[in-house]
Amino acid sequence: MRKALSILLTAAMATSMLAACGSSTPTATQAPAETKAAETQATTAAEAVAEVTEAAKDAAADGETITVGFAQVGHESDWRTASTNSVQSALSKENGIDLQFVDCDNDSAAQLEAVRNFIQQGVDYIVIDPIVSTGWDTVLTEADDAGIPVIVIDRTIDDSDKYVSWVGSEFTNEGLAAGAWLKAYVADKGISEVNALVISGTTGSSAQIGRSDGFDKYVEAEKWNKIDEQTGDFTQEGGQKVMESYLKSYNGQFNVVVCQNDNEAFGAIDAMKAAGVSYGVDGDVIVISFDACTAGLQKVLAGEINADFQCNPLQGPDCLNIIKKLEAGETVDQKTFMAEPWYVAEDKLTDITYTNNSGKEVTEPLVVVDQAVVDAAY
Ligand code: GZL
Repeated sequence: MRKALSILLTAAMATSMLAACGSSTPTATQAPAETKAAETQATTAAEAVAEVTEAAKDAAADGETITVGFAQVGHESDWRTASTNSVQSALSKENGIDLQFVDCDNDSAAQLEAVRNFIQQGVDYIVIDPIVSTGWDTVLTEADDAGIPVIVIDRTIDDSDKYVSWVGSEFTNEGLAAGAWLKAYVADKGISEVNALVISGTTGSSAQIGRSDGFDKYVEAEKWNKIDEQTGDFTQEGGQKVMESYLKSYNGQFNVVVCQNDNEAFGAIDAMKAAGVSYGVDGDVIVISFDACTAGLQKVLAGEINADFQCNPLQGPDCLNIIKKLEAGETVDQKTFMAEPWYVAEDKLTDITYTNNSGKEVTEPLVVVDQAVVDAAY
């Protein structure tokens, strides 16, 4: 089954690479084509990729499909929905893939069980978005022993390297960027004190760990007062519950709330609105969020969220490319970082400069949200 398809894919990949002369159709991890020539090449490459899809369709028609088991975190947020849609659209029957999808409902034990079931089924590949970053080496060893390559997307696995590739975000940089923006923003507004509350993501997820670590570097360096940090588990309900508790304990004592995803921000905003606390561009409380999903950017446009640090969920095409390369016997990159912009409600600041998690000083643009930005969001 896999051999026939890999011959087809190799031929089509060769066509695509000749036509594209090194530039391929932009994916979520690459800058969009910037020149006419590149667009032409991209078009040529797109034609070649279409041939792959056609070839894969034929192969699929002949029953030559690749089975992939995907253990997804759950369905907790708009971001997660976009992530699931991206993978399901790319790893599709049209592309020669038989996708076995399991929504693990934010339950780590269920996720390990789903991976073990994929191993027992003898799938060709396993894709995992790990709920938490530890507890993985035993089951990845079992997959390795069964000769099943594992691809990790989005969040990281930090206690095992038994997987062929990871595609995701630099979460610590997201937290650092939020800190760098807040430092510049309060300076520009003449705000002398930062009294911050944090509603963090699922405890032990690499997204929560990275965003907290990055932001905390600024709390320490700028001597900000971080009053409290509690998990909202990346859900709107969680964000609302934590903010309601914060309002009981700290009302009038804070001027910043950092929500580690948009859905928590929606819940926190509902709680502040109900309590008569003003927030956003014209309010008493600065609201920082992560993900930059469509609904989040709509709130940035409305001035309810001051800044939203994108986390890009569109790893589906990268997953398909990794599988195609492996089927063609090619090597794949161990790590691929997603491109992700930083969004703001006001045009006072145009960029931020900070030392990123690799120790490099970077200056990155701030994108002011308008309707076109919202319309183009994932
Ligand atoms: C981050 C991702 C997080 C999002 C949340 O890469 O895993 O999980 O920030 C999602 O919205 O629930």
